[in-house]
Amino acid sequence: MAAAYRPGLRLNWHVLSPWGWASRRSLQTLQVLSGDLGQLPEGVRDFVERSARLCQPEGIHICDGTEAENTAILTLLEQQGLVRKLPKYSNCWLARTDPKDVARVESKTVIVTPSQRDTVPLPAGGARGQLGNWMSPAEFQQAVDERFPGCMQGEPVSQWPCNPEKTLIGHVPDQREIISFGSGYGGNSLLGKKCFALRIASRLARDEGWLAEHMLILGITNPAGKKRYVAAAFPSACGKTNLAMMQPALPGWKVECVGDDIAWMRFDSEGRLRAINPENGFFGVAPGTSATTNPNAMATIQSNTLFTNVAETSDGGVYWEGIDQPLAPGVTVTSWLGKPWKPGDKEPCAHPNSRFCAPARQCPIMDPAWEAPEGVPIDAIIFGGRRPKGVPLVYEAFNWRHGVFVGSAMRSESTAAAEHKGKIIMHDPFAMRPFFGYNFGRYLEHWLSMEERKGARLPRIFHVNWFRRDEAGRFLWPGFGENARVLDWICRRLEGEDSARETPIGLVPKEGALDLSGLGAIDTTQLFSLPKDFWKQEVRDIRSYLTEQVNQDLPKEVLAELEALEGRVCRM
Ligand code: SAT
Ligand code: MN
Repeated sequence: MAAAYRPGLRLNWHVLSPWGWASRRSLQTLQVLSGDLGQLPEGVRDFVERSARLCQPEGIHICDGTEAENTAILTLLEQQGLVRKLPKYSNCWLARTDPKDVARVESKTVIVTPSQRDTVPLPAGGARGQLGNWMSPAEFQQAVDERFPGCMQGEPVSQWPCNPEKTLIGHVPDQREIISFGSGYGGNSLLGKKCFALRIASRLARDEGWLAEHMLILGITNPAGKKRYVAAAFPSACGKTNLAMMQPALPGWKVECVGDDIAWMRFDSEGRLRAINPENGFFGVAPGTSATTNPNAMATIQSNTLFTNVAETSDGGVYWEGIDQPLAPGVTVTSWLGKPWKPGDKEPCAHPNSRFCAPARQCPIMDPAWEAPEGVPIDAIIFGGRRPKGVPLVYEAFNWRHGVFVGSAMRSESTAAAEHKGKIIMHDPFAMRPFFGYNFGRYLEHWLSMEERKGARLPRIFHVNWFRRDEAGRFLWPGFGENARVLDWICRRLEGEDSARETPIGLVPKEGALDLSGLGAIDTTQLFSLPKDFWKQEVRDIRSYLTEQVNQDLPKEVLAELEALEGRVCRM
């Protein structure tokens, strides 16, 4: 797991079968437009040749990764009308996708293993499984055979080539293979990201004794110069990028970013958990990103950035809901659907899952160690979600096992990054529900097993919720840069400060322990209240979710933690 291996830009596409039946069209008739097949390592060359026979493209372009190549491809895409240059910035581009191809398609994302139970727990009582989709090798082979032969033949008919009816994102963990068809959207087609760095890597991590997690990594330095690194798991589009690039509102504090989405972590020879970010860039949600919510992201995307499905201004800039920039007089806006748009219109100008894709090195607060191959030492793991009710701003788990339970019980309001509609509270254990590469019950066992590692110095585990609201629907906590106040408390806990009090759900800041200076009125009573009815319902929901969904594969330690919480909530 060297940092030099950054899969973000790699095509990891592969097809399973013995290919014997594929068209025998010889490679002489296939034009290698640039590059030299003979220079490729044998396995790669073999892959290219077999894929070409199967898919029958008109030509083969072997990427060399140079800037010149990048420019040439962008120029070609521009000529074909697939991307538009955004003259307001430097080397920035806008792509508008087919409106049917705008997010991850979880229902068409599958893991292929001979035994179903290696991929997913079998739910109790015939309930529908929510922890990933399994496909048998035979069924998958059939799906591949239906899709790939000749799929690159001829001219694409649409401006955005995709095939929403036939989209399929398949993973074969035993072979470390990914086969994706029919979508050009990030998480479905940038195979180094969720497909490899989470689904396949989580399986590698279990086999090899490390962790591949849906987590940001940040460094935080207090006014006295003491620096700590933390990793945090929030479901997609819950503010991970904002936290990873936070400008602390507390004077004297500094946050530096290692990564905003994925962490690969392992214990080093001293027993410290070390994390690397396996990605090379940011693929962030545009709407809601502004100079107020995330000034560092705004600075990052001024150059060399590819935008998708945002709106465009007539002066060659980008625009989206919450960008918080008034339109200059005379400037008009074209929506992501290519239609004229004006402020106040009912439909949003940018798709809610519109994105920016920018090189990490452009972020003004990248951590000096962000590419260090040995990774950065993690002292705390933070779980979180969007919980409008009942869940306090922050609490600390009693111990590792309790922390693993807290991760398993994570829930959040649904996001626009997947196909789900509406705002419902969804279970999203470890923020990994769409990304588990193997049976979640065994994933829990793997996490629990870290406790048995000889000499391991386990990070402390916390849970945060920036999104609690009062009865009138107003946020109880200002969020963004003010979240540094919560990180401050977490850091002081790591120093051993006696600043927590015990509650039935975990350890919360003692009265006055959270630095609220200069914040104005914060209703800490509401922010930290633990309504008994809410928690009784919450533990009921967690129980039915875990016992139904994880069923036979639920580790007894996790069940014991659930029962302990039930008991404490009962006595509340
Ligand atoms: O939708 S993606 O997987 O590309 C990005 C995300 O959800 O974090
Ligand atoms: Mn993500």
